[in-house]
Amino acid sequence: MNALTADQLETYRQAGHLTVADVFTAEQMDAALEDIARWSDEFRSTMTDEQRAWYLERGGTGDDISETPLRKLDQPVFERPAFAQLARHAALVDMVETLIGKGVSVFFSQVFMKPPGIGGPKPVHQDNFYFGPVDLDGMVTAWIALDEATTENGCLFYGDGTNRRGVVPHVAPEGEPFNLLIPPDQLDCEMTAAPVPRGGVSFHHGNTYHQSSANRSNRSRRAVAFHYLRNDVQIAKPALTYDLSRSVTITEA
Ligand SMILES: O=C(O)CCC(=O)C(=O)O
Repeated sequence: MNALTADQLETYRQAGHLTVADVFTAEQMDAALEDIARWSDEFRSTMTDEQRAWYLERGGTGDDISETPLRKLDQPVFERPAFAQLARHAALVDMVETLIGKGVSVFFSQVFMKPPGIGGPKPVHQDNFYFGPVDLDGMVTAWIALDEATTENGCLFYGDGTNRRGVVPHVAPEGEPFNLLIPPDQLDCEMTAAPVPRGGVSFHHGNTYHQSSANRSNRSRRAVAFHYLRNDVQIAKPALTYDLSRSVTITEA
């Protein structure tokens, strides 16, 4: 039996993204959040000035950063056994392999915290510009909603069908070399909201334009993104530096 229906596959191929509800249970999401809380405390106590600028909200400016929330955490699948276990979840891996082929690794992963009232927007970008895989169809992002993601708390928005375009040039705003984005005057598609229930997964093709808005609500919007790569695909032209020694093999072909 296929992990995804023919209709779901067609949606992914045409729109460049697909939302699947109920992949994980509430208990699994609770356990992941507990692990994030422990990891956040550990990380905060060892952060360098450079890391503060990148990992804290508002660039971690100000003398007292003890109340400044974390914006993100990198490499949960490599760093935390609880997340390696989530990335190996059989139903998730079946769906990933249906989308990009058999034999996959998580070569990069990120937790996005987007705290209530503070979490800022992520501008429109293509993951394939950041990562530069040789086969543009050989990478898929599985974005897991640790909290319900809605238009109020900053769910993802996608440019439907942009997966069928190529990769376009991105620029970095002044002082934010890591925040690569498609220049707003080059955007010629509508961005539609993709709310995800807690424990659901939003899959997106690496070419698909996507963004998230600020969290203007009083509810958290925490999510984890697993960037899966088929094992035969090289990361040839990354826009940033990725430490591929931290890639975690999930399955062999
Ligand atoms: O969660 C977000 O706000 C951004 C996520 C994203 O850009 C991604 O998973 O590729």
